[in-house]
Amino acid sequence: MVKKYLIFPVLALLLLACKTETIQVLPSAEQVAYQQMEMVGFIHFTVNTFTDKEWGYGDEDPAIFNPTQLDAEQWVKAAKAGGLKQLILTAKHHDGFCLWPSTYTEHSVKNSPFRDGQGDLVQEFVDACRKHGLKVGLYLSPWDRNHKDYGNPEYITYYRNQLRELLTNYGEINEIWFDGANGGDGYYGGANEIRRIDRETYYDWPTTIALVKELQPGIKIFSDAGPDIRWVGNEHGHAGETFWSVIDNEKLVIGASDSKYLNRGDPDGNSWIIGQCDVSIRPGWFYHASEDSLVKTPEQLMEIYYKSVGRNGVLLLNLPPDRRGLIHETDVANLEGFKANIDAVFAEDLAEGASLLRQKSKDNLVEIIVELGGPKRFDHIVLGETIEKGQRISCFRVEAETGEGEWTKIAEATTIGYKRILQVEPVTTSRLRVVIEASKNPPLISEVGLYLSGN
Ligand code: FUL
Repeated sequence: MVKKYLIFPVLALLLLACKTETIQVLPSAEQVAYQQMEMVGFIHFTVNTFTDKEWGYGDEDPAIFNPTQLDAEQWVKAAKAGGLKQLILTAKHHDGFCLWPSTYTEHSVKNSPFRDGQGDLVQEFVDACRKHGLKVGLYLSPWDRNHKDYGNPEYITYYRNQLRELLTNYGEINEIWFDGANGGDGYYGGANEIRRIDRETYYDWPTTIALVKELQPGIKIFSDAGPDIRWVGNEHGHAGETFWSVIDNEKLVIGASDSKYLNRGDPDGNSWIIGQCDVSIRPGWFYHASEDSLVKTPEQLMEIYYKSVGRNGVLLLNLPPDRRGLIHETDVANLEGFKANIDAVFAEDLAEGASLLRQKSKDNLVEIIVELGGPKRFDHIVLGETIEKGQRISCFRVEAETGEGEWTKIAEATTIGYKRILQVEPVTTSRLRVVIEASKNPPLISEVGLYLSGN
């Protein structure tokens, strides 16, 4: 029998244990592998490319879809030159035109001059990606301004039939992209009217998500409510300054989530949903000749890189092919310049071979001392958490030893996650310390890197 006076210390210990090790939401192995890609790409291409629009109305004649020099391998080579590890093709955008010869509609490449109506652009795309070692993703717009049944239950059957085609006939698909634009005016089989849907109920997403996972068990589903990858609430490619991969999925609705919440995440959430930062290399998602002078420069892309990959997000960069069916020369050149910039900044890790010592600071915080073995000058600090064990850190600072026993704060921030890149004023030091000021559970740092950009 436990003596009464022993019960209290035992209870107190149990309570303490609960307090120090709270439940930690973890990513799946598939999500970790996805995050490690860091940068992926989008290909927005459809009838809009030929009508100069961003959103087709749904009444476009398939005959206008006529890329004369289309070369999916050129897209893939451009993406690879920019460091992207996967491409996602708009198999169907809001206009409803299908880039593959779907058996469920006439509104597709089969009624276009492309490859004399015998073409299958999804197949060409998939083949090109696989040939050059890129993962494949597909975008199938839930909103369809062409289909006569949009807004009625019959359309949901049509949509799922199309998913079945895409997810069974083209081998392994790494990601499926469900955008959040939903309902409004359109052609709708000639009705030319406005159709509104209830975003919460119309699509019956749980059934569709189960179907997708049944057809492709390893696939990652993107939407602004996940379940695997989520929108970050803007189309500038910027994750929040504080950015949690964890979020509460009960607060999310596909097509109707709070963008501020998505942009920050929630350390008390119940789900790990990777943040994906989408942005186009041009102002529009589709190619417009009028935007040839507005392609983002390598420097602008670098800024986006810091605010996406550098804040624990995955960058999704759109490269829209032109009317030839090729990615424009300027876009290719700027992508190459972007990758060259990344390679130049992160060429040499000055913390390579440094010894790391984990200890308690005077005020009982965890700190990591980095002994550099001699003075090193740097202006970038890269930190990473062991995300397999969850995202834990919510506040930290970095200090450099600037004199005997004299420490100067050079950076401070909130979250780290898979990767945090901090740009700092150039500093020279032999010792550095990362002080973890707040963390959900004991902090686990997996990476400390130091780099000098030369800028
Ligand atoms: C949005 C769409 O409305 C845009 O046209 C674009 O495809 C973007 C990536 O997603 O929801």
